[in-house]
Amino acid sequence: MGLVEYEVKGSYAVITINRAEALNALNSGVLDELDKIVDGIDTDAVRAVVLTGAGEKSFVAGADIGEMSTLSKAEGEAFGKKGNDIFRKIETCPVPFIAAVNGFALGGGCEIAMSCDIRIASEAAMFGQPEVGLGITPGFGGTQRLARIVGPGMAKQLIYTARNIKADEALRIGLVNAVYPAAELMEQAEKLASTIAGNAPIAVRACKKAINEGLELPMDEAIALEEKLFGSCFESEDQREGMANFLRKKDDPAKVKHVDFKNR
Ligand code: CO8
Repeated sequence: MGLVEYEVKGSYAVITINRAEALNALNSGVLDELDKIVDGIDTDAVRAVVLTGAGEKSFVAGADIGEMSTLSKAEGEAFGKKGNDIFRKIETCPVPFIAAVNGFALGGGCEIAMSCDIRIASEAAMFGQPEVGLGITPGFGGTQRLARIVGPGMAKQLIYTARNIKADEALRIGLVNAVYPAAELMEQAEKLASTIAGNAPIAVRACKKAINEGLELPMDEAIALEEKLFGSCFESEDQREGMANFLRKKDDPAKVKHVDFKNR
C-alpha cells in the first residue's frame, strides 16, 4: 500500500490519502505521490474523481507539522508552492473532483478539499484553518479559496480565530454541499461521481472550465468565454446523439433511451 491509493471504478476513480496513523497529514511523500497520481489520470476514460482519506477519523489533518517545524523562510515558501502546485492541478484538472470529507479537514486538509469542485461530508467531519495558532498563515491556498467559497467576512473570522467548525456549520456557510451519516458518505460520493460520469464528458469539462475561469473575469469576458465553450460542444457525436435522443421522444416516448456518451 502506498501513501496515496488510486482505484479506477469504471468511468470514475477514487483517490485515497493513505496515512491514517498520522490522520492523513500531508508530508512530502504524500504530496509527491498525489502529484504523480493526478498527473497520471486518464481524463479521457475517467470522468470524475472522488478524493477521500483512509480510516474513520480523518480526511486530512493538515500539512505535516513535524516536517514543517524546522523550515527556513525559503523552505517554507517552497513547501507552500509544492502544495499549491498540486492543488492547482486538481482545481484545473479537466474532470470534476469530489471531496468526500470523512473526518478532520484541517489546514491543508480543508485546503485540498477546497481545491475540489464539490465537497460533501460525513456528520463527523470537522473543518478549520488552525494555522495562526501555529504561528503561520494558511499556505496551500486557504486565504484565497476559503474567501471565494464562503465570502471574505466569514473566511476572515474562521482564519483569524483558528476555530474549527463541525459539518452542520460547514453546510450552513456553504463550505460543503451535503452532510451524510459516516456509513453512507462514500456511497453518496460515488453515486455523485457516477451521475456526473454518465453525462456528456466534453460538456462537463467545458462547464468546469467556464465556471472556474469565468469567475476570474469581468462579466462581458466571462460570457464570451461561455459562448466559446458552448460552441465547442457542437458537431460532437455526443451533442448530436444527446439532442437526437430528446427529439425522438416527440415521435414516441418509448424511444427515449439512456445515452451512452462516447466522449467524442
Ligand atoms: N501533522 C503531523 N502529524 C499529525 C498531524 C499533522 N497535521 N495531525 C495529526 N498528526 C498525528 C499526531 O501527531 C499523532 O501521531 P502520533 O500517534 O505519532 O503521536 C497522530 O496523528 C494522531 O493524532 P492525535 O493523537 O493528535 O489525535 P487526536 O484525536 O488527539 O487529535 C487532531 C486529532 C485534533 C486533528 C490533532 O491531531 C491535531 O490538532 N492535529 C493538527 C491539526 C492542524 O493543526 N492542522 C493544520 C496544520 S498546518 C497546515 O496544514 C498548513 C497548510 C499549509 C502549509 C504551508 C507550508 C508552508
